[in-house]
Amino acid sequence: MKVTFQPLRSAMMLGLVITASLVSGCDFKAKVDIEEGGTVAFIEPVIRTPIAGRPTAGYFGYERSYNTTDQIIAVASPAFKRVEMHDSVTEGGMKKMVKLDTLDLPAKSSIKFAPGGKHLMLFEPTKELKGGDQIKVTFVFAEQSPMVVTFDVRDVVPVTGIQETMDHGSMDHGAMGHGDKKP
Ligand SMILES: [Cu+2]
Repeated sequence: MKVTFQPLRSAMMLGLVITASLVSGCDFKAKVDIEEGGTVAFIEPVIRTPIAGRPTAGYFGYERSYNTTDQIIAVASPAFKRVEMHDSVTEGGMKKMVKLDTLDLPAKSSIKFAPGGKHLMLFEPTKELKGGDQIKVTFVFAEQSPMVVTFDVRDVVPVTGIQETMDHGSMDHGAMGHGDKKP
């Protein structure tokens, strides 16, 4: 599933251009420029079905066609009490996870959240979830208006893009109680 989104601000700007065009005569070029300003897409958003009492992981692709940069500054979902962005790093020969408070989104970027790399960590489901369910996840950005993305809940998540080079379940998750074992 591919969700394409035009930021609200662009829609508002377009409205201003249309209003201006009505006043000053048609200026379709300006309108086209703004419409072609760019798109943001979330590709195949999935979370792994949570095991009772344990956090789970979420994955997706992110594509941005804008010439400008942005930043994810927060992630939340009504289906979980807390959602964090994590990355997997090697420190002293050990793979471990680090929490990302924000994530830079460069111009014309393509970013993968995939097993073995960046992922969402979703803590404390607010209700029982099973494979086939869907949940909403809200991404809050520094620049564009927030986006609500629908994630599929799957017992087995696809491993694409980033090669899984380790047993995620054996990572040092410290006190985070990370329950991201493969089924
Ligand atoms: Cu994690």
